[in-house]
Amino acid sequence: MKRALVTGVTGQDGSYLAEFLLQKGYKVYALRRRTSSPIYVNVEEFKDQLEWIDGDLTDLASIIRAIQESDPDEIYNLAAMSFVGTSWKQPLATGQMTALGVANMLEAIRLIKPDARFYQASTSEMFGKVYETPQKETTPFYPRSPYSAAKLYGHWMTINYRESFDLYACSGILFNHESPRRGVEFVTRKITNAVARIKLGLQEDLHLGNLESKRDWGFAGDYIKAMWLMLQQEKPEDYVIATGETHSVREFVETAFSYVGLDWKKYVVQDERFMRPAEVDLLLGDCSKAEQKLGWEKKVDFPSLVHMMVDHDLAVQKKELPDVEVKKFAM
Ligand code: GDR
Repeated sequence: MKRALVTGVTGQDGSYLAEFLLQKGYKVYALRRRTSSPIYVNVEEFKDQLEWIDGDLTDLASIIRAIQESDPDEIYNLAAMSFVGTSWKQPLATGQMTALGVANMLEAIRLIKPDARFYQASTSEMFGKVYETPQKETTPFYPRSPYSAAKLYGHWMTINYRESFDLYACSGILFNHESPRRGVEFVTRKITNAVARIKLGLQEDLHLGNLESKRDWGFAGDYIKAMWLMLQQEKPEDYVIATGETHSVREFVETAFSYVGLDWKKYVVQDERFMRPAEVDLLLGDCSKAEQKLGWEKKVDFPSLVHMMVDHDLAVQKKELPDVEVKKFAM
């Protein structure tokens, strides 16, 4: 039985990955950071099948203990302070976790488990103010937020540890990926949650920031398979994972509102509070390397993704499905 250690399991990607690995017969160890009210909604159905280990990315000793206890074949580092907006408000905490946390993982692996295979969650945000479109593995980076600067450090540390210490360490440069398990602070879920609530008469309007930014949005459930595939190759390499399509926030809004028969212009209010100090205007990925070398392909297209998320949020708001904290962000 293969063993995997996953950080960030209660988040969107971690929950899909843990479920996928369990289905493949892995023993899955989940690193859990102590919080005053833990949120298990994404893993509720299978959390008893996971081996939980208490620890924190910013605490090297706890990482060492987690690796000793789990003795993993594969390690997936998905934990981070992952919300770009918050990274300007907490730049140092973001750096501690999202940047130095990766160094802690790599050091721990080098010291006690150098034959484990390591996946680092890198991001299209590193391309920032883009040098070329579409973006691929060789496109230069230009991060535009404390979050993406921290991720870039983690990305280069992963490459450096691979080249310096011969670790099997890979970095997946994933473009935006969404799902019904997405946190409601991210724009896609904020929109689909609001659409469901407005449709059901629970909310009057939706306040958003920049409607013109464009993102390459895929389905998270497709993307976690690419993470696993990266660790099954002969040689460790870095890969872009994307759909090869880009859509503006405005198009996402239109698609979601029109799906439930509403005109978005009547409900969406542009609100300065959600504008960012610096914006990433356009992301569009070229994942031909992953298609050719990993045999990876996306399964869910843009309209299906939007519809899946709206359907889920309608069910949540009708209380047919459980969810947490959704109301807190509904504005
Ligand atoms: P992003 O995702 O920053 O791309 O990072 P997010 O959904 O937060 O923003 C996407 C775009 O929408 C614009 N926007 C708003 N965003 C939010 N959150 N709330 C709003 O009200 C709003 N209005 C407009 C943003 O300005 C932005 O242009 C995500 C995260 O998951 C990262 O962790 C990950 O690395 C990247 O995707 C790939």
